[in-house]
Amino acid sequence: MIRHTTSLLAVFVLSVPAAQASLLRGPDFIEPGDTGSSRNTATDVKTESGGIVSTISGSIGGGGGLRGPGDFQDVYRIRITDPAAFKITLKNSSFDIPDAMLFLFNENGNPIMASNNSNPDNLDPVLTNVNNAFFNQPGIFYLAITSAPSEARIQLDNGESIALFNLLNNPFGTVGPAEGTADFEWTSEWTAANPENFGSYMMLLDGVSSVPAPAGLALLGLGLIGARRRRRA
Ligand SMILES: [Ca+2]
Ligand SMILES: [Ca+2]
Ligand SMILES: [Ca+2]
Repeated sequence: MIRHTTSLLAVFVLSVPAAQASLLRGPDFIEPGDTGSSRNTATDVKTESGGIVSTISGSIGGGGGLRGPGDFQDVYRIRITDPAAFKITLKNSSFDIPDAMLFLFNENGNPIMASNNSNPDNLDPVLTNVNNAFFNQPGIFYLAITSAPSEARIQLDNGESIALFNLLNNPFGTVGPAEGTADFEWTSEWTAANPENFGSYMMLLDGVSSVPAPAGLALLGLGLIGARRRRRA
């Protein structure tokens, strides 16, 4: 009977398409292809209407070895419009990455907050900024989801590589930058991942809206409107 129930559940989970899941919470942002591992290769998170973004769905695809570096980190460029409401949790699904980590950097790459696990019984990370505990200004941020134990690092001038967050000693809840690292600017360095730890994810976002169109494109748009107006006149 238990086995029967489990297989029924599996069929149900498999038969719920992503588009239907988005009705429960949306609008969604879906990882286009594979998002990069660095600030320079981050994917802009936005919706067609340019409003609130409630979820980001994607996958830590694994791989690597002879086929290349693999997919163990996805970095997104997000706009946080409500710092006090900012929160990220992961939605559970049957194909989830077993053990993920989350990292948040500001636009300059300064480390802001990170998480490995929600609690000893839940390996999903959680980022929360209740009472503006970690930052109080809205703006552009970089959000990374990784395959644990792949954590953000930086190489010092003397060649030493250090972790930007002390997740080793703070494995539960949301943590701020490690002592003395708040002014460092992360760009792309990660601890090696566990190659067996990969899967899909859906991040549930609070306090996040679409990143604005690049200024150049916006000006181009204004220029076109201006041209049209001139033609009409
Ligand atoms: Ca990916
Ligand atoms: Ca990736
Ligand atoms: Ca974890």
